[in-house]
Parts: sequence; structure tokens; C-alpha cells
Amino acid sequence: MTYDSILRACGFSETELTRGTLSVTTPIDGSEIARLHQHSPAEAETMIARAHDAFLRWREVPPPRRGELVRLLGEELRAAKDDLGALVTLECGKILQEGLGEVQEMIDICDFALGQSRQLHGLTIASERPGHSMRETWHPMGVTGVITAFNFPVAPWSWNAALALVCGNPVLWKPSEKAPLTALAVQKICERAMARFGADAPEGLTQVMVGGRELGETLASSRNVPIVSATGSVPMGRAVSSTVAQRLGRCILELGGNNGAIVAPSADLELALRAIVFAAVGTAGQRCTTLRRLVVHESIYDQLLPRLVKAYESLPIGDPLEDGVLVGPLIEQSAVAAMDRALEQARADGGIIHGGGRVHTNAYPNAAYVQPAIVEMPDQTEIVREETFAPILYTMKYQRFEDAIALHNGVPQGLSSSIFSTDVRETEAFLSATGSDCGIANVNIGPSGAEIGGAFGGEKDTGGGRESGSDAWKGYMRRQTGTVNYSQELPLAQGIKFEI
Ligand code: UN1
Repeated sequence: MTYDSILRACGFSETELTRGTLSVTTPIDGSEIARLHQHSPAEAETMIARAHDAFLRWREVPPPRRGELVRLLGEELRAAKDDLGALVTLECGKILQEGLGEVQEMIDICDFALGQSRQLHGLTIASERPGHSMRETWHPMGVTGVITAFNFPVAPWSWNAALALVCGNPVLWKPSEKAPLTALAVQKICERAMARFGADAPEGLTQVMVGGRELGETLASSRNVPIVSATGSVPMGRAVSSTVAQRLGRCILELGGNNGAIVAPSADLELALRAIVFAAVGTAGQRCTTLRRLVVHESIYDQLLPRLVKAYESLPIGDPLEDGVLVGPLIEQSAVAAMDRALEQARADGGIIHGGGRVHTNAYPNAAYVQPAIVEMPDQTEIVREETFAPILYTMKYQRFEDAIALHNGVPQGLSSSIFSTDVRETEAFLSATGSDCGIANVNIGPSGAEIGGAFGGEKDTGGGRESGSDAWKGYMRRQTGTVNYSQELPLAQGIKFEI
């Protein structure tokens, strides 16, 4: 598979790939694969206006018919899975299996949203007044701005977009400037679905704005974008949400994670080992759900640690398009520098480091391949409490279960978590109100790799948003409480007398 053949298979023309100033490189070898046109803030405003016009038409289309568009999108994604999956690998460096997995998440959420399109249910509510009825109705909300990160360049868009579309909202997408090609490829797929759907799909229903931070700011400050859903770093989330808050708009935030796993004495260590390695080094440690902290009971620590270190030593690291490779490159050189800095700090804090450092420097001088690291920490120091977007797994020991929970929850982030234990008292305690404080809590699986059927997101610095399954659709609609008086009297609520 050449880079060029992947780009062509995704429908890119030579002119499209060479006409602009935004240089897009592949982390596989650091070479430039495109120079894209960047949108100016003025162009972004025009796109917002177009999306708003689309909203005025799309909200009139019945929800199950809107679902039909998402069904067609799912069909087109199925047909494009191999090509788009390879483009995800080319643009963000995750291994092909994970690129394909990301597209599968898109297909899955389309199926989910199709069913949801017939279930945008409200309640009927008992009125306290005679001859009155009350009901709750969910209405389309308006343009949904979606800001996504480089590490999951397409799936998070789809969790938002598939639901937003069936809920009656156009979607305006600002992808990471490090991963605009995958977004443009998805837009082409949307256009194929819309062409098959017909005239009910207004122009501007889905759009992609290519460029940097200023476009995110344009989205965040526009009153014509009532919902902004943002995935990315905590500082980005703070900036977006404070701008959106100024106009009292709605944010759905999915920010950093610093996900932990507790390994209890009763754990199935064979299973735990496999789960830990996938969760810690998958996507080269660049998932927001990556396992970053391992809290191991002192009685099994010396059994688990050497086996983990050994598994790390034999990890196949290399070109993510190649079969058998499990760890691809980091997104860019600055990520290696951040990893090195974190390891240095951990060492200064008393950590014992296994692994780390750049590899394949001769074969790929302009890429950022690293050896994943395990760091045995005496304590949960400040650096452990930070999210470093690289494959570093900090390990710590515990004696008492309560201490393990406290250590686990003792970080600013609250996305995902897990426990490896076969003791039902421990596993239930972990899932209870006094257990994990995260949005996602797993038993005997790692913290990453969530299915789309559940609500995805987390608490504290993770931002509190929920996307994808369960009732996350409500985040894309406005709730209206309607009261109807079908009597000839005018009784007032709360029994108030007001005679004129
Ligand atoms: C992300 O890293 O931004 O649970 C999302 C997972 C994936 C999603 C990760 N389903 O690991």
C-alpha cells in the first residue's frame, strides 16, 4: 500500500492535495502527504451561516427519515472501511487494525442512531390541574460544532454526528489540524450518502472546516452554534467552554484521562497481563482511555511486574501499515520530548524506569517511534497525576483496598478505570458510589476500547460530557415541557387564586 494509493482510494485528487498552505505529514515517516487549503475565520462564518440555513430545513424532516440518511452513511462507511481505516493509519499512525476499529465504531454508531431516530421519546406527565395534560417533547437544537483530536480522528465525530443528524442538527466539523485528511475523506463519504438520500438533505448539512485554533474560537463564539462538542486536551476544553459559557451555549466536553487499573490479589493474572498491555501501549499510548497508572497489590507485584516488563521488551514497534506491528509512532517529535521530560521527572521522583527512548531513528529520522515505558513509582507524585500523551505506564503498590481506591481516584482526571479482581466484594465496591470516580468503570477488562452502546465520557477535568450510546442523544436536543388546558376552567398551578 503506497501513501498515494491510500489517498487516491479515499477520493483525493492531486489539486486538492496540493493547493494550500496547511502541511499535512504522516507520522509513519514524517513525510509531507498534502498541502491543504485552510479556511479563514470569514469562510468559517459563511459555513456557519450555511449550516444554520440547513438547520431550518433539516428540522422539518421527520426523525425516522433523518435516520435513513444515517443508515445510508453507515452503508457508505461499510463500503469505505478498508480505505478510510488505512487513511486513519497514514494520518495519525495507529496500527491498521486500530484504524479499521475506529471506522467500525463509526458504522456501529450509525446503526445505533438509526434505531434512535424512532425513539426520540418524551414523557407524558400527570398534571396537578383538572382538565390539563403535560408532556415533554424533544426538539432539534441547531448547528452542532464538533472539534476533534488527532488521536481518534474520525470515530468521535461520528458519535456526535450520527446522533446530531437524527436529532435534526447540521454538523460543522473542525478536525485537528494534524488530521484534516481523514475528516475531508469522511465528508466525501457523507456526500455520497446525501446524494443517495435525495433533496431532503439540505446543502451544508455536514461541513468540514480546515485550519487551526482560530476556527475553533469562531465556532465557540458563534450564537448560531448552540452546541459545541469538543474532544481534546484540558486547556483546549477550558478555552472552548469559557467562550461558549459567555453566550450561555451548550458544551459537550471529552477531555483528558489519566486512567488507572487496580490489580487485586485474586486477579486472573494471565488475563490481566494481556488487558494491561493492550490498554497501555495500544495506539502508542495516545488514547484518552489509555491505561497510565497501575495500582497493584503488594502480594502479587513481584509476579506481575517482571512479566509486564518482559512483554514490553518484545513489542513489535514499527510501520503501522505492516502486519504484525503492534505499536506505531507518536504523532510528532514534540510528543517524544514530552515523554522524555515526564520520564526524567519520574526518575527524579524516585521512579525506576524500564524502556523509554526513541527507536528506529536510522530508518525513520523524521518520525517519532518510541519504546513504551514502565515506571515503578514509590508514590503518586505530581508527574503521575498528569496526563502525558505517550506510552508511559506508572506502577504503584498498595496494601489495603481502600488505599488502592484513594490512589486510583487521586488524580484530576476522571475518564476511565478498571479493576482486575475475582472477588465480588471488591468488584462491586469498585463500581459503587464510593468506588471509581470515573465515567467509565470496568471489571476484568482494561480502561480503553469502550463500545459505542454506552455513554462515553468522564468527570472532573475530563469535562463531564457524554457522547455515543445510552441517552447521550438528549445532549443534542432541546427539551420542551408543554401543558395543555382542555377544560373550560382556568385553575392555576399551586392552587393560586387570581380573580379579576
Ligand atoms: C479517545 O481516545 O479519544 O474507549 C477515544 C476507547 C475508544 C475511544 C477512545 N472507543 O478507547
